[in-house]
Amino acid sequence: DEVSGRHSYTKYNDWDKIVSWTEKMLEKHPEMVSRIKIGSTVEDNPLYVLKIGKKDGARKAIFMDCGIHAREWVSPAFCQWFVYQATKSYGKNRIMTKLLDRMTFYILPVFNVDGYIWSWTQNRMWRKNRSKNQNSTCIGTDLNRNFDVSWDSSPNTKNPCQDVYRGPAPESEKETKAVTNFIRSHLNSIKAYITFHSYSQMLLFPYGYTSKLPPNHNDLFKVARIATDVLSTRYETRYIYGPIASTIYPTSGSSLDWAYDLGIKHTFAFELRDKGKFGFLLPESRIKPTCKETMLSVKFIAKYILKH
Ligand code: ING
Ligand code: ZN
Repeated sequence: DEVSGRHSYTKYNDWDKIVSWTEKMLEKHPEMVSRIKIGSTVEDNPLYVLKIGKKDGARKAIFMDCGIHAREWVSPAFCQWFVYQATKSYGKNRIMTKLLDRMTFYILPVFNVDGYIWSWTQNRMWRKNRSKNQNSTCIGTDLNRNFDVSWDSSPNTKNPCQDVYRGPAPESEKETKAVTNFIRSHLNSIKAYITFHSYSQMLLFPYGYTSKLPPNHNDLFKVARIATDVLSTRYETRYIYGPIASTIYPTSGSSLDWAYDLGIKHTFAFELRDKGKFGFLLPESRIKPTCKETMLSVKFIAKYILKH
């Protein structure tokens, strides 16, 4: 922790540190962790998914991604925390042991690697990926508007110079394509999809592209209510929850709606701390409490998926 050059769970880690951290996890827990390269980015950085769980038999899986937006640094910090805590508590914590015995977690610690690097080195407030756009000098596509779900329905995502630019076509981006291909090829096992953003302290579920409620709304609503209750037990952090469109704002082309309409019936987006005091610049001192409380919530969702 003290050595400034090293990976730390209570600090923000740059991309190089995260890569060497994935290698460390593989070495430490060869029977429980493997690393899958699902594709690469525009700037040819690898997209790594960590597969966590005891390696035998067919089981239910949960796919989780962090860092789809570059500047939301606490999100990748949570994915790292999750892998660390899960592997460390196997054989010690009863619930985590059961989850890892019976389920697989696919974790993409940084979805938007190029953007994350840009946010570390050039522009802390960068959101999109780093792909070049035709007929514009503006760079980048918002990966969370690039999915093939009601992709062309919002006119406000058409301009390449905007932070919410949807890209030239659905799944036009290599990062999006890598994730959709991976999820499509593991559809029989993936029972839940969870994506981590910051900030706002919300737990969101479908839909964003319509104000209609999905068929299992009551179920999603109940899971979100309990998940946010559980989250608040540790530090009394208040989360609100509900459908994307009515809780935060209407959106098209999001990963969450896409995964839901593909058939994954439990899809959630966390908007982690805070509510705007520090916003994207959440101090490192808040990483640990944010991760601890969020862990409770994610464990609850995983238990629920295992049972149902
Ligand atoms: N918020 C998300 C965004 O992409 C969101 C909100 C989450 C929309 C999940 C749709 C699905 O705008 C941030 N802060 O990025
Ligand atoms: Zn975001």
